[in-house]
Amino acid sequence: METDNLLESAEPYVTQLQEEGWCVIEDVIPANVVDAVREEVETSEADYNAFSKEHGRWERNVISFMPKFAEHLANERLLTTIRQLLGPQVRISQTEYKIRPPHYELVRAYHSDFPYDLNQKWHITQPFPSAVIGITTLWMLSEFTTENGGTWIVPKTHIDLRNPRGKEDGIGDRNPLDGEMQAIGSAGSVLIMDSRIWHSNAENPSAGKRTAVVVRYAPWWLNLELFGVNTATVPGETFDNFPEDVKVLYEHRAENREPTVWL
Ligand SMILES: O=C(O)CCC(=O)C(=O)O
Repeated sequence: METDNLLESAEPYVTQLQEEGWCVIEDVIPANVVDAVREEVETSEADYNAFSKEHGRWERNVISFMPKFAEHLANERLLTTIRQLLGPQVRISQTEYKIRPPHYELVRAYHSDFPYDLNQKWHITQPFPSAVIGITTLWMLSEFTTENGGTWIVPKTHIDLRNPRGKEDGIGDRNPLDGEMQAIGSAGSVLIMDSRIWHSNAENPSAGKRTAVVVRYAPWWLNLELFGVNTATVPGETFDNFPEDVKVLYEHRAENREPTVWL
């Protein structure tokens, strides 16, 4: 698509993100491939866990285990929307499996994401600056419904200076919150959130898995070298097979590869 058309088609999403703190873009992964991508993600989690148990959990980046899924991470509509908020140069900071098993029970655990997660060492201190410093995307590989664990979100909280994990804020991250709603969407859709927005996983009383991957995008200047699973590397040969526009997002994790994209 032409740049002008892309910007125009991203406009409603950007506006919703700015005003409400979240939006859902549909059909990011086309309907004819989403089943194969879901299967790859579901079956590879066991391989990832086995590999990490044997070699160490910071050894290999999750994305190395899901090349079919990786192909979609630079989707034009999605990246155009994200770049309007984070600026033109973005990288992926974190990638994690988010598969909720059938009959998964959970008390809410409201939080904001990196770099605003007050339970992590590496967080910005309150009051958060009025700036978007992270975008969280939840890739729905099975349909998200209110019956199978669609993510809880509290619209507009991206501009609230309090936080569910703020010790002085008296909100309580385990409580139902006024205005909360569950994000829903068909398989292949992506929930995009300003990482400040208060959100939580939800119970899955259904008999099926709720399959998703969380991918967080950061501006180029944000320090991502924080130790942990998300600094795990991608083997060079795996990285070489990523599409060029996806390489840009993961080059900082490529093993034995000279940086080219950012030079
Ligand atoms: O899996 C979900 O629905 C929410 C995940 C979440 O809260 C997170 O990744 O920060």
